[in-house]
Amino acid sequence: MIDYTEKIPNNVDLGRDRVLQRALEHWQPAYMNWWYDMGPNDSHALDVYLRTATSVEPDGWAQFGYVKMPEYRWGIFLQPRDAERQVNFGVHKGSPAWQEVPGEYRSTLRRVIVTQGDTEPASVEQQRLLGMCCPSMYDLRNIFQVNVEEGRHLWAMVYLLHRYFGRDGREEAEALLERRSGDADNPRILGAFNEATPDWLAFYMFTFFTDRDGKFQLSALAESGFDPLSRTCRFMLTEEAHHMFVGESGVSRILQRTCDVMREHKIDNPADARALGVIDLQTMQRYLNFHYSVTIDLFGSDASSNAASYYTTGLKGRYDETKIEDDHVLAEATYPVMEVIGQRIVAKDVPALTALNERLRDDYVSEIQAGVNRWNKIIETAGIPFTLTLPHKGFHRAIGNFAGHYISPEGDVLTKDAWQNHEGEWLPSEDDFKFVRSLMAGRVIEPGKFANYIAPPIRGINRQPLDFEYVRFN
Ligand code: BYC
Repeated sequence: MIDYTEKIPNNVDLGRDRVLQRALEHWQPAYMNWWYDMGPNDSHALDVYLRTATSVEPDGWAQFGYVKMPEYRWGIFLQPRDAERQVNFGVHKGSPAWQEVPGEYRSTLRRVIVTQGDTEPASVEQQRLLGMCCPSMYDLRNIFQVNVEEGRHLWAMVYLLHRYFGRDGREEAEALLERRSGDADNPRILGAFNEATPDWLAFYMFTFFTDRDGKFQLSALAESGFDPLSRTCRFMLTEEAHHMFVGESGVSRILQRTCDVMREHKIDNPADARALGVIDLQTMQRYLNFHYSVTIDLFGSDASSNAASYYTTGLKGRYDETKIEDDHVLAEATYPVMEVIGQRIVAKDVPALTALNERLRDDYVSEIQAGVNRWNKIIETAGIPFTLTLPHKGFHRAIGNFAGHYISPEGDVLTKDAWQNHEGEWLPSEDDFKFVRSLMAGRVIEPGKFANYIAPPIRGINRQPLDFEYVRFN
């Protein structure tokens, strides 16, 4: 169980290490200042029906109740240790998992932890204003839940930095509170976390696409030979599942509402859908293209010596590493990556070790495709002849082999001019953003009411009814 009487709730026996405890207690007010400045706007006095972790065991770890978000019990929770655990891949395969940081991998490991940690507060910053235009009280509660858990994920990485990386770890922990999403001078580390999340369609797309990158990256880090990183990522993954649910079901509900209105009014073009106050399917496709392409950039370059060394040294594994049947060393194996040669995209086999980013991206894409198929079922059931599709992997890429090339959603290699002529059909335009924003002029917060552009969810949170008071405004 987690001890909530401690100033910093934890299951790592923090009280035994006074120096560490004091360092984290010193970081805590800086974190709170960040939350007050950059957490959800105008939310500090609200009572929110939130889930709080009470134990890291799979059964019964959640407890629901009203909480003011600044009083949320952020803390440090690691999955229990398995004394038998080993390093399961790379050159150290078979040795006991490390309980301390191997000196030679210190800076690499710190860098991976900082990159992971940086995304957590970034997403809170990106979503900061969305509460002001929420489609319902149910959705408002969900975004707040996502935000407090991203805050906790930051705590998870900061604990590792403080506990295992001494003074430079503490400095990195401070810097995590200083960078700002989208800031020209001090931006967040990875591209997608500096993009705006300007509206609720973007929020649902983000939690579907980008939080799922979180799932895959955390899964790869959960395989790490550095046991404390593995254990903290395993617990983070349990929280991530709800975020992806919010995204997938949010997009589903918008699709459902659009399809219902299109069917009821027998309309088939975007302008008519917009006139009835719902988001046309073409705009949904453009948002999908954007979020998919910036998210697959997050996996890094197709051929990456960094990725190879993370793996070889046992720091970051593959998705489901221990379920894969091969030698877990990959010295001889190859993997196909794509490349643009002239006007053509060609597949080429490269050493599997350097292609690990691409492999993780491929694992991710197949899960994403399954989700898009579920969305298409909604459109199909409504009898509307429209299919959402994932654009080609090379479309709108800024990282890796496709960066600097102009690839259409169908995978044609274009000139810059030709690509730009179609950009408005493929990516959300200013006009799209303006329209979507126009549907979200104010917030809908009457219990049980939903904005016109979105269907209600199938059920409430924690078996509560849909008209439950998920947020109390006092
Ligand atoms: N934007 O060798 P490469 C989540 C840089 S999401 C900007 O391919 P590598 C969440 C790269 O840093 C999951 N720069 O890189 C979701 C490198 O820089 P240097 C977050 C980029 O190291 C929602 C250079 O390009 N977790 O949790 O193989 C809400 C060469 O690249 C980008 C992680 O990412 C980019 N997109 O792979 C909340 C896991 N991509 O060395 C949370 C930890 C690459 O030239 N991170 N660069 O200065 C990693 O494992 C790796 O850093 C990456 C990059 C997979 C991201």
